[in-house]
Amino acid sequence: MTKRALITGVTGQDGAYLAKFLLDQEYEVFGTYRRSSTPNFWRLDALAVIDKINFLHADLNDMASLLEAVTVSEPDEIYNLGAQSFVGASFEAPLLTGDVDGLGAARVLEVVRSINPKIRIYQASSSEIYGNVANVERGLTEETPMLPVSPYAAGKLYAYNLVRIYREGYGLFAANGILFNHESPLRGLEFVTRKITNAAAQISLGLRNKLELGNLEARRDWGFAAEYVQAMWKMLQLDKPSDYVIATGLSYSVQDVLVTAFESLGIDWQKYVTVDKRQMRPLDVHNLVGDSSKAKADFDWNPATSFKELIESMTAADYDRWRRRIDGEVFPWDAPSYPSESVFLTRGPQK
Ligand code: NDP
Ligand code: GDR
Repeated sequence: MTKRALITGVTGQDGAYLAKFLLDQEYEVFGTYRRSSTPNFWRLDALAVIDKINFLHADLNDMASLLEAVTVSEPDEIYNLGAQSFVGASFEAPLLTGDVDGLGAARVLEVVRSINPKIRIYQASSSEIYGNVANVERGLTEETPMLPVSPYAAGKLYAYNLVRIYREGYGLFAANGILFNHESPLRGLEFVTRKITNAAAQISLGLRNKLELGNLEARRDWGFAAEYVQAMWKMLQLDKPSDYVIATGLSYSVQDVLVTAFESLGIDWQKYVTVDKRQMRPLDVHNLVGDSSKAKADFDWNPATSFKELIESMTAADYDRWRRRIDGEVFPWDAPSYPSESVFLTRGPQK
């Protein structure tokens, strides 16, 4: 029988890759979207899945909308990817971030517990929950203590704990994927990798001449998003739910991203980059490296794309976009597209 999956945050980077992956596995895919003044379906358009998803309006702040989305879609699996996902912005909007990222997960768990406790739940947890751990080079595991240093990470840690509590207390099949940073050409422009690859492309084409960044010494364990969404699915196919670290096991600095992106286009980053204090956070995580041995052992997950391949492919994609835009081509992200009306599910008139 065809399986049904509901993805919150389907319009985001991971939501788009996961929707494509699940459609390739012949799932019926339902995705939640937020009403906004400007359509935000460009990633789904870019992956050519925009008209294959059943869209449901829902907001993680709004319990009634989640209840409706789960009732209408009757999913076998829920992937809770929706979040205010930008760590920097969580310092400006701590209450909203806690509501969406923390209480939002609580709402999803409560809806499942009350409607159908057999639904399997994937929770998008994050390496940010560790904060600044000593001896990080050994690789952080599922057993490493967590001490968040941002409102984002505090909200995600609340959600992480709630998943464990609902799993142990109510027997739900709920799993936390503790994913380390993962990037792609579909990454939001506010995140540092894409900010750099996009600027490098523009600079090389003469479209801009400076790039302002914050902490260049911060180090992260960066992988390729399309590979990470497969781990999400694998976690929900196991006999027993558990929490898993998903990472490459190697960390690189923001400066390494700069060097790799700019060198791939034959330009010297030092001529263009300045450090801007406004891009710094009140607290920042200095270094993160994950150890995915448990995921490798339990469901044979291994990352394949290297850091260099990842950054070079993102830079090449941004260069190509800008080059073609100069030539007058119109892209999904230039001209907001909207799915056909038939894929929107609504409550409709009352009988
Ligand atoms: P994005 O920022 O690209 O996508 C976030 C998604 O959440 C968007 O679809 C957004 O909708 C949606 N969203 C935001 N607020 C709400 C809300 N109130 N109700 C419902 N949906 C909402 O993030 P990613 O795809 O990169 O990440 C997916 C998840 O994984 C997030 O939870 C993130 O915190 C987590 N994560 C990400 C990692 C990464 O490196 N990418 C690493 C570890 C965890 P809209 O399009 O309308 O804004
Ligand atoms: P992160 O990603 O905070 O790790 O969260 P981000 O790319 O925003 O920052 C990574 C590091 O780079 C430093 N930095 C800058 N960051 C941004 N955005 N802009 C800059 O100009 C800049 N200069 C330096 C940051 O200080 C930081 O140290 C991402 C998100 O996807 C989360 O949702 C997810 O949970 C974690 O990854 C794992």
